Amino acid sequence: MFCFQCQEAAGGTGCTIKGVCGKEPEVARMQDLLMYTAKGVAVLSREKRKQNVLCETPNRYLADALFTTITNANFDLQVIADKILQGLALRDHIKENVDVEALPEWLKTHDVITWNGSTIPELEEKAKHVGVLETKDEDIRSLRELLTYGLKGMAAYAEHALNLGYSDNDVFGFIEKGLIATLDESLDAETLTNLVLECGKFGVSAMALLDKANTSTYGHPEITQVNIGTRNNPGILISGHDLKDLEELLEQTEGTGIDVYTHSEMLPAHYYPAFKKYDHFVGNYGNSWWKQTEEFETFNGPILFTTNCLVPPRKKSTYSDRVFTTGAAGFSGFPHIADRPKGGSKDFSPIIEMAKTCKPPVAIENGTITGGFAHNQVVQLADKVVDAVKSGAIRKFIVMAGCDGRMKSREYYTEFAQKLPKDTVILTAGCAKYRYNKLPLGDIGGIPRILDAGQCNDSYSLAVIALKLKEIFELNDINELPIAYNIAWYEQKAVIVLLALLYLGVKNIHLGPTLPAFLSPNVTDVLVKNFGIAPISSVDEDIKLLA
Ligand code: FSO
Ligand code: SF4
Repeated sequence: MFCFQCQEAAGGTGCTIKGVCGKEPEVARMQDLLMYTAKGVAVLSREKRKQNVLCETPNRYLADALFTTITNANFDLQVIADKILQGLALRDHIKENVDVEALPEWLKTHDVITWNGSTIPELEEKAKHVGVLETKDEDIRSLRELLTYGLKGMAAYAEHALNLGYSDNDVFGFIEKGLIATLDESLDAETLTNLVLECGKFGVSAMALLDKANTSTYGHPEITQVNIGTRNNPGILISGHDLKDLEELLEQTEGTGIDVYTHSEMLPAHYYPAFKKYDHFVGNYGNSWWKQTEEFETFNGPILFTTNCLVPPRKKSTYSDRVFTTGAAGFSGFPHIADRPKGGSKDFSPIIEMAKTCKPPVAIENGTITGGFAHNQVVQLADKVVDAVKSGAIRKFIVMAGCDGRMKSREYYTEFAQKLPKDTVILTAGCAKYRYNKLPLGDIGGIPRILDAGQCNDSYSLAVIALKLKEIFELNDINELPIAYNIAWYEQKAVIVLLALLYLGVKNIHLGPTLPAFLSPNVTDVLVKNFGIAPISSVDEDIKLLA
């Protein structure tokens, strides 16, 4: 196996024996083959798209296939193999309905649209020949993978939007274009670099669409105090990012005596007005994804993963028989809640029945945390914010969005938040916030010093806020604002967030705790020269530089 798609890639270069994330080599290779299969589907569905026949099936397939290969989403070999077989059938079905002769010469007989396999050994054999290292040139490989990871993040956000009935064909058109480009031997580094930047443009579209889907369906996030303690009823813990799953779980648990709690990236669900009507939607339990191996022990009730980040349970864990997955998430041995039938809902009754037999959760913490500072809420506070900036009460905003992770070096972010001067405000989104969201950083004239916009995709909100401030202060360039960017990354959704920020013209982003293993020295150079991207250094030096 070879995988270097996340920040925890072994030795800072790539996992080769087993994933640091727990991914077995067979699963890693099967994921490579799922990506290869998705490329075959993309070749033909792109051709079909030219007939102007809009069909949801390939869009959904591509979103799900790419999402399934995101770090910490799916560890189930059989499920991944089944998705490959589904993809081959879909590819061949579309092939019958398009004119293959109309494809570019190099694609007409390309292996990606002709290979076949049906048994696990056949797929395993094929998988050995389609991995990342098949691209020999280091820079081309780096650019192809940077593009691929951006597409994976984009696909994840597109899938959440699809689940709410929102779709943007241009986004899917670009996913196809990007996937096909990673096969094209004629593309040089410059063309691939341009595609990477174009990926950022469609990343903005995907995030804007998801924002629209979420806020049209559930209302605009608003300032909310979220309980971090527990009550005395049995509970279900829901993790991941999918709000539609949460909605259906809340409906199905209403009146059952079961409480519902959020974990990690599901925390921002509490900020949406639509979910506030559920009295049994109690609060957030625990912290970011990697703490789950401890925190699930004491939760006592069943846990539902709607997406990543799933961590394989330790051998001695006591919660393994209480974990369920749904959507793109999967883990061999964990029951999987099937997709909703057209026009219907998912059936969460097995989780609810289990919860009824479980003890209430043991409190880890008590009190509340505040969030809900997405663009609509912040724009409502704009006068207050602008006055604070004009009076000098707020001197600088620091965007600290992104992901959390296991590495000890991430203590940097807690220390950085603590040491920031008192006239600075942190803008955050994503699970990175758990490194500092419980620190007593106080407020500036009633404006909290940590403004949490929501999930990682709500980094879009932070961009909208920045653009709004640029307009209010009548500036020509987003970089003239008193905003610095110190972003923590972990997996591929952070890659699309980063590319989206670059597309919006944001310069001088600091990225940590380490730069991606998949950036070759030359590609890093391009990002440094054109966008001023830089790695983090020590807390004190970065405070001097950024704050
Ligand atoms: Fe975190 Fe995981 Fe949301 Fe990622 S839970 S690390 S960027 O999946 O997607 O922020
Ligand atoms: Fe390694 Fe990250 Fe890939 Fe897992 S996802 S195998 S930790 S690089």
